Amino acid sequence: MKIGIFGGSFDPVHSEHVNLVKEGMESLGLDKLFVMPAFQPPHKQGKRLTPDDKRLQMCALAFEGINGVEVSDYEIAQKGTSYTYLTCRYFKERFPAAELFWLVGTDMLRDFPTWKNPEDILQNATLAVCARNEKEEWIEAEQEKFFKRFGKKFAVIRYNGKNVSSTKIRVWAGAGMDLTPLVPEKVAAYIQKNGLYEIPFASQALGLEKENRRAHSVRVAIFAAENAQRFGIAENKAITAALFHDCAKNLESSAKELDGFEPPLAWGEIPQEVLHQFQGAYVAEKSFFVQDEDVLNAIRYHTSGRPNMSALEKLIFLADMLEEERRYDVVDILRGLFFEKGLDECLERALLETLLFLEKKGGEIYPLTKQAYEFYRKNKAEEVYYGNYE
Ligand code: DGI
Ligand code: FE
Ligand code: FE
Repeated sequence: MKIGIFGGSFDPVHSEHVNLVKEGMESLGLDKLFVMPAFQPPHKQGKRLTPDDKRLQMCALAFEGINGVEVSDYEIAQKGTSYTYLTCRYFKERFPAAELFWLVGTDMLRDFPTWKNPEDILQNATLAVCARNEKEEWIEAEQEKFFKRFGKKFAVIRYNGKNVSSTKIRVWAGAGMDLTPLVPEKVAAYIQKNGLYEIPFASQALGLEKENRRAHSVRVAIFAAENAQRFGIAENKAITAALFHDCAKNLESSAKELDGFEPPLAWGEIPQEVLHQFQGAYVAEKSFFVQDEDVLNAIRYHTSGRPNMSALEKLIFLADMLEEERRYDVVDILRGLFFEKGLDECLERALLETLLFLEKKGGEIYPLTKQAYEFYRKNKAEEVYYGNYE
């Protein structure tokens, strides 16, 4: 008998999970497959997950009626950190004669050697890797590395899945977008009925934006959400700030949402391009009841930046410049800095590039943008090397 186990956070479960399970059953020839929502995945410590009963229920809805598939509450019932090696031991004891497969995506193949007790896992189970678009040669090379390290091969599930992620779904849900067909219909209905991943008033705020702008704001939120954990930022705040950040961009100054808005005088006259950051924070607070001061500041300084920004402010500033559809000469350099170095190094260069761009364009430079760059410029002893922008 062959048994597969498919672990994950399933926050929420989505259509690609379902497709992968069907494909895995088929190509591995499984008699049974357990879908295993983790209580607390080891690599997501400190991340707040949706309550277990809701994640379980969504899995039950997603996999109901699929032959041979059972949603297991084993890891959730165990509580604590959900270590795969312990789960594999348990299943080996429960089904001593069975051949066990542990299903993972290719990204997890890379991480596998860092899991707790990987040898222990491989004594009880075979790793089954879902290969998306990976080339044959890549798989062979990985297979060789894996064998050298562990003395055992992994199984391959060939499946060309779509680019769906639970993070993207949480953002879409926060934006009030239709989640089908990213998730099974019943799961979409469950998410809506229970208000999971809801960001209050975000869809109304997005309603003030033109369609292209709205799509941009959603992409900024996806970028911010995907990277929030790495910088210790609460995902919910990152999504909120991103979904609201441009809410005033398409507003006329006579719009009722801007009644009572006073531009700050502290840093001198405000160029048109910069004004919407202050208006956006105003609209978010007054019309849509956003109260978190850090979130409001992330909106308020997303165009100009400022000295001494919080991690959230930096993340939103950069997500705005780096979201996946942004195209300009140095965007890949900035992305490289963001992923390989971190917030401050990337921010320094991003501010410099903004100043260079404005200088070339002949745009008026808002003093706060300049102050932000001076603040983050590492080598203060050196002359400013982007020319005389004053
Ligand atoms: O609203 P978005 O287009 O998504 O992005 P954003 O809010 O960062 O605005 C980008 C524009 O703002 C871009 O053309 C650069 C410009 N900008 C940034 N800092 C300054 C600035 N424009 C002026 N005039 N002065 C600034 O200091
Ligand atoms: Fe903006
Ligand atoms: Fe923007």
